[in-house]
Amino acid sequence: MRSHPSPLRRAAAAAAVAAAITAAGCSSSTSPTPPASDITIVQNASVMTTGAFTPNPFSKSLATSGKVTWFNNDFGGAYGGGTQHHLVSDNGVFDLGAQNPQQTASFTFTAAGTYPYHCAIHPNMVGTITITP
Ligand SMILES: [Cu+2]
Repeated sequence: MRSHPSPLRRAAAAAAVAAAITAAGCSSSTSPTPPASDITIVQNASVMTTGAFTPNPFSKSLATSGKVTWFNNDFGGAYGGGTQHHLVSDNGVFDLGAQNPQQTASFTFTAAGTYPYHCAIHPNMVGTITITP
């Protein structure tokens, strides 16, 4: 049995594997670390209903902050380069404008209430924000 690797060689091999895993993780261009957000627009959201947003419904307290941020993670997947979305509240309280893939958009609520919203481009995408005092 002359083939047992020395502890030193095993450590070197483990380090090489770890380096390879790290390099693979860094080489992915389709899944960068997303920016801080409250709600994510998921991949292929344009063909979804309530599942287009996560979490959904979403609740936040004015005592903390009325600011809600959406991140458009609808990038890659079945639609390749990504899909633009345009979130508006059903009752006209907010209009986030066109939101490209990998971009965030925010609105700051100033009153407690329930705010249903949808995508103006894909009206099947529906969500609800609940703002508590
Ligand atoms: Cu949309």
